[in-house]
Amino acid sequence: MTSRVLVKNLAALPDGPVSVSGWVETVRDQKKVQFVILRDESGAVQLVNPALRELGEESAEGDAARLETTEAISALAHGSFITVTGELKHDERVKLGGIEIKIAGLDVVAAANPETPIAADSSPDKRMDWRFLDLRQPKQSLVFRIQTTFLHALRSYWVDNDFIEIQTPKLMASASESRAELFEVDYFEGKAYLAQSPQFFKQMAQPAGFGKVFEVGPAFRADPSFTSRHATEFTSVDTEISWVDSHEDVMKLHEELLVAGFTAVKEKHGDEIREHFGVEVTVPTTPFPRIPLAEAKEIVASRGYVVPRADADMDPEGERQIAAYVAEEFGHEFVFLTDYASSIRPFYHKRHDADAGLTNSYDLLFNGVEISTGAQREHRVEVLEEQAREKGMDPEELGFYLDFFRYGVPPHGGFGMGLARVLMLLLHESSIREVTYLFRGPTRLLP
Ligand code: AMO
Repeated sequence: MTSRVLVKNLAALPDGPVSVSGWVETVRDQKKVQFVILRDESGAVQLVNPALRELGEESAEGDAARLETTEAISALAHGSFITVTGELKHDERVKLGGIEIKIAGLDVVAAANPETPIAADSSPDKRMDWRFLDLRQPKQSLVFRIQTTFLHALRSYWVDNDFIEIQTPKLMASASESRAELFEVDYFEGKAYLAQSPQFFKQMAQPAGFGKVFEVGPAFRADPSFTSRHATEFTSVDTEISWVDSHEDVMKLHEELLVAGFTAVKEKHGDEIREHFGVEVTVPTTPFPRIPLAEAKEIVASRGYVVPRADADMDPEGERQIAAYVAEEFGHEFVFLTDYASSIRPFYHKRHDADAGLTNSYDLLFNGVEISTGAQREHRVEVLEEQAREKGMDPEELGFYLDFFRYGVPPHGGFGMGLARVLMLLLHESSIREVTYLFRGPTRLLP
């Protein structure tokens, strides 16, 4: 029996019988010879069949089968899943990998509809409707192989450095971030909310004595925006560590993780990324530039762009401008914007000892887009309670969270990072939709 081989492994085999399975990419049905390009998850190979169009009076044994195969190839619809047995032959003249399989038997395991619903120039929405077909392109599965490598490198860093992996609940009794972004769900007789981030529960690991934790999991935001960087469900990469002196310790950790992730991606996929995306992956040098937000706004203003609201976060144009400045001044793709005003930060951020108007916090921008927020947390319960009240939050509702701080909690900090944003910016893609397995937005719940 010939066992099935992955296409990428064919080149290493000697000439002889093989069996491959995959999708029909193209069929060239010529009078005397037929060519099929078959693709599996590992690559593409050319199949060839000397066509037999009709049976003569003196047909040889096996000609009926050859005629059947010829007709089956002529009828093959693009995208059908087939299994082929045949003779592998190394032949330098074959453009595709220098190998060819001469078909002996062909089994149409699952025929595809002849009309393919999407084409290369279909709208992003249409491609999203038929995401499984869209993902079948090698460039698309590459995105997820890159993501796998990136997360694996982060995970190795965490494990090597004694972090503990946690899975926090996604059903919550209250908001952890802005109330405006909450999804409410029926929960038996009452209500529950989908977690906007693992914020409260990754912090809980600190009084629990875990020291250093991480989580890669879903986060939900009822954010009705249709930008290229917002989803209603996204994968959040979170860590939280004890014993930080300030947000500086969190930024150092953040840098090390990204260097680990980018090094692995460049090593394993640098060539493929160049080929498919035309992008040269740069492993960032450390330390990344750090600029206090107020100073960043002045820099941007000196370049002729005034961020509309002085008391607000950078807007997208401001982010682009500061990224351009950082690229020119430091030759860097990353920048930490630090020391955000308390008025635009959540209640749980620790404020400066000398100036309560500022927080020990940062946003990390990559190629001009925010990929992450991090901070040192306020660990003194009276201060935390006061800050919550100041933000209009009900300390009663936050009782369980505030209790974390009443029984001995180390100073701590951490960050949350949007996985799809990192991928989008790394690959110079136009939207997180292109790098999300199945995107969820205000008008998209299918497939
Ligand atoms: P923040 O709300 O800034 O901080 O979120 C952290 C990061 O998550 C990503 N992100 C999103 N990605 C896609 N669609 C969205 N709607 C969306 N919202 C956020 C971004 C963002 O930088 N608890 C804090 C983090 C912390 O302090 O540890 C938090 O959630 O990349």
